[in-house]
Amino acid sequence: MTLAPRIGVAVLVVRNGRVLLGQRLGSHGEGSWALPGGHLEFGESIEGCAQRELAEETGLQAHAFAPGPFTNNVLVSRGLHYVTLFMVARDAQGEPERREPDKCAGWEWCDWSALPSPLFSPLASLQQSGFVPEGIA
Ligand code: 8DG
Ligand code: MG
Repeated sequence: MTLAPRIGVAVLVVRNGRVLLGQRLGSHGEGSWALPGGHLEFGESIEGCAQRELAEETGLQAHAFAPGPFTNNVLVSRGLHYVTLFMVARDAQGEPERREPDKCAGWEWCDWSALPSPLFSPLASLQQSGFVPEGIA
């Protein structure tokens, strides 16, 4: 098998100065806090992936996304290498629901300056880069 980097798309939803995070279940990073997101599928646009993953995982509907930073997270020993593209949802509508109970322990609105731990590694990298999403006071 040839190892290759994979592309993850993660969605920043900011409301009332807080960002939406969920605690991962049942795959790598179990127990860590992550943004909604998932794998970019073959042929999919980045915006399309962001919209689809957000809707599948939280039920939130968004149509306007601003491109954010990217991170490169390599865990060679575990065969993991992800480039994560962060997308900022500008018009997310609705209340988050736990649509994939086997994959997420629950959604919480979190202060960017006091994020829960442990963070899923791409999100930890993003925070360490000093990036602050729009809408955070
Ligand atoms: P899929 O396989 O159904 O497309 O996706 P999923 O079931 O939602 O898988 P996931 O584990 O939530 O996400 C797929 C990968 O995307 C994950 O293994 C690592 C990558 N990924 C990043 N950054 C982020 C992130 O910030 N949040 C989430 N949820 N996934 C991310 O590279
Ligand atoms: Mg996911």
